[in-house]
Amino acid sequence: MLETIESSSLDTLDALQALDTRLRWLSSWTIHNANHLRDSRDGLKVGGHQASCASITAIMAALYFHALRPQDKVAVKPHAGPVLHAIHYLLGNQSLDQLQRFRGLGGAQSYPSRTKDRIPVDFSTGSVGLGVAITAFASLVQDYLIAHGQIPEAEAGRMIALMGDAELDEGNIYECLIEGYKHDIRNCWWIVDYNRQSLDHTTADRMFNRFDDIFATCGWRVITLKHGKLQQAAFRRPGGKSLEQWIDKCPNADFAVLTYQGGAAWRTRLLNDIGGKPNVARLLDGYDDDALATLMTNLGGHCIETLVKAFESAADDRPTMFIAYTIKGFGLPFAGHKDNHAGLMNPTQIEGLRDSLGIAAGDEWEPYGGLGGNRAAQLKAFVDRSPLAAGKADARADAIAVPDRLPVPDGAEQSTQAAFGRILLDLSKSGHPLADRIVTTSPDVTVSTNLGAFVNQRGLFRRQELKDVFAGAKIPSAQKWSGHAAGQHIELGIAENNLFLMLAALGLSAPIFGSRLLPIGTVYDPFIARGLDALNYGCYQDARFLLVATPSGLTLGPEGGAHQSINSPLIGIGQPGLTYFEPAWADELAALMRWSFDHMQAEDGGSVYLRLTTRSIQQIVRADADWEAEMLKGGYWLKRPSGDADVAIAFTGAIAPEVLAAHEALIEDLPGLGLLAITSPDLLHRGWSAKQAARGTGDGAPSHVDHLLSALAPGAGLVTIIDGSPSALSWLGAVKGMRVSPLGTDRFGQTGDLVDLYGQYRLDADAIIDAVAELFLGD
Ligand SMILES: Cc1ncc(C[n+]2csc(CCOP(=O)(O)OP(=O)(O)O)c2C)c(N)n1
Ligand SMILES: [Mg+2]
Repeated sequence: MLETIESSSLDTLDALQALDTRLRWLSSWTIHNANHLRDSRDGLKVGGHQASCASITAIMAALYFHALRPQDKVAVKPHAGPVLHAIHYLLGNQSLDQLQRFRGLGGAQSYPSRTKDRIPVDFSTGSVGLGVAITAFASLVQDYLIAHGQIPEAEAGRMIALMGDAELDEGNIYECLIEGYKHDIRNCWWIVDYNRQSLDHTTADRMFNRFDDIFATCGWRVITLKHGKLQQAAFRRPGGKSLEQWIDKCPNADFAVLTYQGGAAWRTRLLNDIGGKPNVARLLDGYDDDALATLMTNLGGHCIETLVKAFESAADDRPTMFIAYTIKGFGLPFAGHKDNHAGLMNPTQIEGLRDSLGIAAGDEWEPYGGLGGNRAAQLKAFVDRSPLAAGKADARADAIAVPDRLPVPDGAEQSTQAAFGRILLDLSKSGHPLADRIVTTSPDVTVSTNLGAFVNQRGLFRRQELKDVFAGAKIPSAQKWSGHAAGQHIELGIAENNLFLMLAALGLSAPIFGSRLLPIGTVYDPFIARGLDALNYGCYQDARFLLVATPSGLTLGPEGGAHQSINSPLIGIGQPGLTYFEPAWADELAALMRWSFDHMQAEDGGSVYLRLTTRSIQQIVRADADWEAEMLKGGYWLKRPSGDADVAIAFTGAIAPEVLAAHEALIEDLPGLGLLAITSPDLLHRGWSAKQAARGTGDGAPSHVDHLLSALAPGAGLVTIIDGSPSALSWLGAVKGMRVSPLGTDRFGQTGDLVDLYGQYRLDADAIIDAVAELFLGD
């Protein structure tokens, strides 16, 4: 490795060094322009992180213009977004207009965004920690695709995270580390911009030497880049050992303060601490104040040669963590200052930086400004030759055909969860090509969420064969548990964050790897909340997956309060990129699953969340198939109201039997009483608010819920009922200005059988009948 650098790449190091400076300048200027030069109409600080960018420009120069191959994918720490834009500006993929509109509407985004930025962004970032962990799951997805013959092994890329050191405080990192170890992940690099500063302050010294241990324990190679080439040379000189020991012991905060204060302060402190040791004073005398400051801040993460060597030394597929010591704000006036996270150079400071780089006023946006004609041309030629300049071909994945219908499981009584397992099993047995593209995953609730039959059919995914020891010992079990390379289920430990990151990575398989997978993840409905940010993260970058959660609300009865989901329907309604359905019957579910497989693949589609139950209920006999199209839009009249009906019942999910019982009890007195089956409060609400928003533009075509409710007489009332937060449906009254009597749960649960619980929480037929009466009584 060393030879490559020493014999043939002197030019490379020189060029990368120059690119480091270019990236520091362009990222600083992009942020400066947005904050100080662009007109401000609202007086708000635009923001941007010049210090976070300057901390990582050398790392990114060495990575993007040397180490990175076209098949590698990178998650860039959010606040280094401007550096990524600068890289693509040099590569010719980013326009000046986008840079000038950084953080403005339609301009380059504050944090790298797959969906909104116009440069290639492999993974969106923003919520720290998640962008890091998704790379580990993406490497697992890549292994899955290789094992299934969809990517040649030789084309395996590296999944790389460029991360801040404070991201190491996020718990999701360690959940992911453990999962990664279990799955023996490979081709994953995490490069820590180890500036020992977070947002608020300098980070805790006590963690200094712990991270390497933690990662090494989990099978990672840890490469620490602590000292740059200048420091290494100084350490070899007389007195150098003492200097090295001093640096190694220097507390984070002291190092930061001295960096900010500069050369004279370094000298005073060093002489004070180690000046009496042999040769140290003489060693320091060899540096003037500026040179001493340069020496002391010559950390590994700012030294191109050290970086290039480190990257080249990790040529195999072992997961590798690079701890690259850096200085936040390196080369900028606020380098090392603990408050520099959101700090911005003032105009005088940035002009000073510009002048020091030889950039003429007015040439600030010149990609190679301040370099002189020859050198600029050489650098441009270097960039144009870099492996990335060839451009990454946009991955395009073929659509997977979906059967016209998924058969409805037999059974006069069944639960939606059981039906889900059955539908998947039938699909798997059918041999339809769709089944080969399904990947299931679950955080240790595979069996209890009814994925078991599919897993029995298709097996666990393991790169190395995993024998079913119980089967081998001939111990009877309904569940096979053997793994192999062709397996289609990825079993995760209990960590819902990991589930959502796994789904996000699987759900990006088409755009990232050019090979489409249809991921299905199962989880306990109340524990969606545990992984909520990761769920949001997956949706934010338009990952496509099917989330299947049980149990809905109280329906797990005796299992009690801790397993009762209350607000998950509101998550389903509020989460962009995710369409929430809660069917009552198996035939609805079969049609919804079919719809989901299409929706997950559609250009303007998205992910789907099915809220299911283990409560087995009587299925209904349909007179025709007319209901289905409306059901897919979010709701249909199970029993049509008569035109003059004063009241109707709108319901969602597994309380259907109580609703039907109440209907039967009331029908004699209220012969026109309608029953509105709402399969997606989410779609109905979305359609309704879209209609409202479109009004201003003249397109106010009625939404589906308008259409449904127009079957009722003006002034009619509605009883709404869902086993979850009543606010998921109570809004229906606002559509046509109707009175509403909302039923649902908004208190924590407790153990009990369903009869007791439905009574306690007003979800039984009596409560519905009372609610209807309340509507008539008025105030
Ligand atoms: C989940 C989450 N919490 C909080 C933030 C706000 N935030 C942005 S950057 C940051 C800390 C940055 O420190 P570090 O990761 O070390 O990056 P540096 O800027 O030092 O390179 C915080 C707390 C966030 N983006 N995401
Ligand atoms: Mg930091």
